[in-house]
Amino acid sequence: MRLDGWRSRLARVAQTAFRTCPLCEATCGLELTLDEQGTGVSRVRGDADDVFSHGFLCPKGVALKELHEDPDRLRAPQRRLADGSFEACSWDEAFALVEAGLRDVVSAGGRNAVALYLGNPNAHNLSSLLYAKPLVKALGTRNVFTASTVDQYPKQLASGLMFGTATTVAVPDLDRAQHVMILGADPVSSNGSLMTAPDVRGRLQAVRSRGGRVVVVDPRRSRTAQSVADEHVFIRPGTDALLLMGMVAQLFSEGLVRIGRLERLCAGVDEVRALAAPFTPERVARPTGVPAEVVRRLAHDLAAADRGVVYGRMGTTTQAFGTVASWLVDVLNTLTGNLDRAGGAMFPLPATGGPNSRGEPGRGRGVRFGRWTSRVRGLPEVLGEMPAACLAEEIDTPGDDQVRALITLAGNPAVSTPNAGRLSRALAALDLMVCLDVYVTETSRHADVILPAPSPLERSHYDLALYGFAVRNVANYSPPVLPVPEGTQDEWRTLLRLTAIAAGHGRMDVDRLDDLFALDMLRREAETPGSPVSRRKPEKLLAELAPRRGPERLLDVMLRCGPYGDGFGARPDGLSLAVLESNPHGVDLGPLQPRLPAALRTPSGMIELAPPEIVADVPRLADALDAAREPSAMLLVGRRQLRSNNSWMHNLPLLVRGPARCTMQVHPSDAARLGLVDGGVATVRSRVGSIALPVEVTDGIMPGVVSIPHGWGHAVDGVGWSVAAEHAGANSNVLSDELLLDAVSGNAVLNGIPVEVLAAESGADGGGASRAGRSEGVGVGAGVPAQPAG
Ligand SMILES: Nc1nc2c(c(=O)[nH]1)N[C@H]1C(S)=C(S)[C@@H](COP(=O)(O)OP(=O)(O)OC[C@H]3O[C@@H](n4cnc5c(=O)[nH]c(N)nc54)[C@H](O)[C@@H]3O)O[C@H]1N2
Ligand SMILES: Nc1nc2c(c(=O)[nH]1)N[C@H]1C(S)=C(S)[C@@H](COP(=O)(O)OP(=O)(O)OC[C@H]3O[C@@H](n4cnc5c(=O)[nH]c(N)nc54)[C@H](O)[C@@H]3O)O[C@H]1N2
Ligand code: SF4
Ligand SMILES: [Mo]
Repeated sequence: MRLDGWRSRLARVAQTAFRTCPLCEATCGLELTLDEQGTGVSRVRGDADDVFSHGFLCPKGVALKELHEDPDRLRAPQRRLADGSFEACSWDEAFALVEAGLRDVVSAGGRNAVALYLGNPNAHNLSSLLYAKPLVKALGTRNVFTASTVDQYPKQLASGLMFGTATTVAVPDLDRAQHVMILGADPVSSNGSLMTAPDVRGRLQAVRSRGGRVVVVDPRRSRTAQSVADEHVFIRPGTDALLLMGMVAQLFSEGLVRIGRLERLCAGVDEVRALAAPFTPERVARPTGVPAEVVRRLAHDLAAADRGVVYGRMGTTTQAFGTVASWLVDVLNTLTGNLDRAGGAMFPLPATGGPNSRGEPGRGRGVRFGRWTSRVRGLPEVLGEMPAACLAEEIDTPGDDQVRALITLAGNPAVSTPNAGRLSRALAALDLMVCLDVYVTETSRHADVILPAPSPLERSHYDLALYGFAVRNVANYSPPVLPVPEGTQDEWRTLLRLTAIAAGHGRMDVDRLDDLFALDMLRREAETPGSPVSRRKPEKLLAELAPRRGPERLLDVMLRCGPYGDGFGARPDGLSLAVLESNPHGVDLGPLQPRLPAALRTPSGMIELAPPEIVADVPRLADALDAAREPSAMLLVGRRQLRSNNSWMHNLPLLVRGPARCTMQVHPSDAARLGLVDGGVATVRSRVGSIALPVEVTDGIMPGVVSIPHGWGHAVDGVGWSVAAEHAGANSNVLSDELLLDAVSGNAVLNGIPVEVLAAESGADGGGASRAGRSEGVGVGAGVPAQPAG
């Protein structure tokens, strides 16, 4: 009897696997039920015992099963044939093509002729988090592009200038805050960003149940505004920096500034006071659309709150004043005494440590940028990269150092970056294109070679990047649930092979290269002052790590040398990968703790409240106070949708069923003025392109603003997405203008783009959702010149 019970329990345990969802920043724990053969997954649920997510999951987590099973997902390398179609080939053949192609491009045009683009999924992929860097180094090109410059770099740059490293980003201490002011983020749809917090909605509801307050500032009544906010304030796109300056000015003029514990650590308080003075609530009211009394009250409420926090995301970063707005968010947190205190804006301390926990505490080199400039437009380098908004011109403008080859790692820039029409045409004209991707996408359809990766269930996972932004310190490692199938290989092996090729050692054994790489990491660790292994021999440490290799070995080094680590024996109770392996629901390391001044890495050892690079952009902000607005121009903003993940999960039936979601939202007053009807079709034009898509009339958006989600526009020749092609939608980045940038960071402006909106003639008969999406969006995406806006 007892034995039988034990047996069936064992069988049950053997059929259940726990793993962290790798699809967004929330890091939810999943419970996966394996099918009877153990070759697939029969059910996905939230892991009720997960130390961080406690059973929460969203529809995308459930869709991991469909992603794993998707027949369109690539399972073998592909080479492109002369007629443009793809044919499966062997890995050796694929690498030989890459090697020959790179050799030709580099010998003709030099190292900068090869560009690299890294997309969003790299931030959720242990292989690339650890092995993309050596590839970038080996390529030795300045033309490194990532999705970060269509996303969060303004925040990281502002944080770097204020606190000393680009990953020293203050996150809302959601679970203890009593007042949360959210600008330009919709965490109930996005599940949070630069704020790793599974079940944001639940956590925000908890703020209110304990008597706190949630305020959302957004040109759209977002799901967050609708479902968990006490107050929603409409704001004209691109003007958050003005609103925030108005609040700063109000705090000073009413004597509400209370920095508290960090007062003596702050440089530049008087300068901030002087900078903000002209931006009175009365003056910012007109351009922002936020009445002066509301600006004043928002400042009062924040100052009066016992434990309050201001948080800004996409709507504040991907706009014309991205860096200034991101800076002001933390200026407000600091001036109200909420920086680095419980319930305010705090700095996580992840288990693997990071640049603000290593080395000498309290002081450092600071961040560097602008060390070189882009060839065509002269845009400054930012945190080692070129702005994604200049990728197309680097390819299509002839001259020395012209980009002739592109390697993409988990990115779909043809959909995700500005002036997608121009970029698509540029991609088609490259001499060599190599894509590491799991689908034939709008981007990888141009590739000469596509190198696939295992499905998320076939690889291990640890959120090396995102735990650095988590609202609680946690650590959770997931081993692969299923083996890597025949014909596929681990992505770290692919990255190391490419590294070897780029370094001119194409035949080198990948395992040997991996050993050298691990040894190098140990050597650097042993040389770091204060490291628990500072006097240990790297070769001996390497031997201790056997038989681990690949990402697991490197992760073990980071965990063991990290702030909670076992120090390779120095602190026997500490963390190691083995400890995480025996805790499948994760290890909770507790709530966030104050970390200043130790976490600072500014050269001065101070919190730089008025960094000169940002202050230099304030005159431009002052100009915006009086800027005349073109009355006829509508401003385009984006939006995220729960059952979507940027551009690449529209091929999963579970996520695309129901009415078409790629719609243009418009206010009834604008709809009436422009002759648009709900369900009809609109043509939207910008300086660079034009798309047509279904109209959704709603009073949930400000007059003068239209909203279109990004990541759509899949009805393009040659994509390998059969389901997505049926739910194509239109590509909003055909409209975003590569010349509109945040001046300080070079980040693309994706919110607040001037557009012209017309009722499409064909729309009168209600052309249908996906058809409307196709009509013009396809033409542009497929390489037909974009229509210049009128
Ligand atoms: N207009 C507008 N544009 C935007 C945004 C917006 O709000 N508005 N948001 C921006 C933001 S925040 C971001 S992050 C970017 C995203 O921009 P990108 O990262 O360029 O685009 P994704 O859609 O995330 O594409 C990811 C690609 O990786 C592939 N992939 C998925 N998993 C794996 C894997 O495990 N291995 C490999 N090798 N490939 C994989 C997918 O098939 C897909 O082709 O888009 C930006 N673009
Ligand atoms: N379901 C889902 N989740 C995702 C993703 C996804 O595609 N789908 N993508 C992931 C990625 S890569 C990221 S970066 C995060 C992003 O996460 P969030 O930033 O939370 O997501 P968005 O929905 O883009 O939120 C931007 C909000 O800013 C508003 N907005 C636009 N312009 C302005 C402005 O000028 N001022 C203000 N105050 N608001 C403005 C928009 O209306 C929108 O509500 O989400 C991640 N999570
Ligand atoms: S919220 Fe994010 S991490 Fe959680 S299940 Fe959904 S996609 Fe996965
Ligand atoms: Mo993003």
